[in-house]
Amino acid sequence: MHLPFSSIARLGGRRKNLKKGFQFTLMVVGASGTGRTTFVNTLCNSRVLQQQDYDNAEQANNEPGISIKPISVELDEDGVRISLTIVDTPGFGDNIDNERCFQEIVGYLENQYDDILAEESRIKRNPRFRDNRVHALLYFISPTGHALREIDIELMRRLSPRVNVIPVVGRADSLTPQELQEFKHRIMEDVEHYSIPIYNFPYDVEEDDEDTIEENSELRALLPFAIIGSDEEIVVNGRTVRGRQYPWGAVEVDNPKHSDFGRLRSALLSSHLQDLKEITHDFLYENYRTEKLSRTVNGGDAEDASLNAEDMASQSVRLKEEQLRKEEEKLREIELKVQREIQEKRAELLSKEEALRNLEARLAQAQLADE
Ligand SMILES: Nc1nc2c(ncn2[C@@H]2O[C@H](COP(=O)(O)OP(=O)(O)O)[C@@H](O)[C@H]2O)c(=O)[nH]1
Ligand SMILES: [Mg+2]
Repeated sequence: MHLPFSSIARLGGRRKNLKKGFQFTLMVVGASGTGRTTFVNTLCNSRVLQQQDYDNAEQANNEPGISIKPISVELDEDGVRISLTIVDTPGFGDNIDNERCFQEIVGYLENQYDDILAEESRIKRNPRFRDNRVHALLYFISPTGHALREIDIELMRRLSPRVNVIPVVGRADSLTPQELQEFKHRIMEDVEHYSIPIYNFPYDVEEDDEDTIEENSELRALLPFAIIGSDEEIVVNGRTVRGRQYPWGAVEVDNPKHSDFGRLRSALLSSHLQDLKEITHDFLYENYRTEKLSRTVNGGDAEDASLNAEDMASQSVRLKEEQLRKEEEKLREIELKVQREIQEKRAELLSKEEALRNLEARLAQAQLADE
């Protein structure tokens, strides 16, 4: 009848999760003017970001080390509370040093991993610790209609080992449907050709159920998602919708025939939220941790190749096992302590019962004597 302590804790955690909702962190990266800010406001359905926050090139040049500041919003996704953290980044363009921009983004991602690493190795955990790891990065591609630029390829390639990169085409209404299809196709050819490990809604034909396989392959086929963003409402055939009005017609944000916005939104905030978080923790963070720890083991010499991949993997497993063992020990201690407390309470109860019985007996005797 006893559930092990660990599973009690896990059950409690799940219940708490549903009540408290979910936390998710999203980063947006891309060239200036690709519609990142507008996308964020469309996603949150409110003006959480000001346009040109980071994209004023002059200002960026005057301020070395533009700092990346995350903002948090509470959203309701079909009755489930989502605490969404948005990390906007400097847009790169002609006047901005792209390498500095890249360093800043990677620096931000790695800093969040370092914080977790430090917290995990503390003896006493900080109850107010916040996990700020980025679970997905939307990479905004300019709607040029040509192909990926060199900088797109380089950035996605360098960011993918640290974060789930999801490519999107910003301001997709700049292209005709035909141009968009061809552009998407060329982009995915490049992604494959350069072996860029983007997040491509992974599934396993042998392990996953049919629904998952179907859902994931549909989403994969949409890559890169075509985004139309707008913080305006327009009237189309008597309906008020979010969209953009042009002299020749209107494009609607939430119409799947016009844009992939809705499907991306529900993948991020609902269907694939957990998967993105799991990959971040189990794979991306774990790899970072292994790299970092093996660098430390080697006396900080990053170039030291004495640790091969196998050593690193087994070291990571060893660290995990060690950590598990410590956690089990702690749980056993707690279990023993609780058992001791129960025994003490039971003994206390027994002695109280006995005292009560004695008192009753004495009362009965006194009553007899009185009569
Ligand atoms: N046509 C079109 N224009 C857009 C779209 N999203 C944003 N814009 C416009 O593009 C410009 C740059 O948008 P912004 O969100 O500031 O881009 P950011 O520099 O990447 O943050 C603004 O004038 C927006 O109104 C879109 O989906 N389609
Ligand atoms: Mg912006």
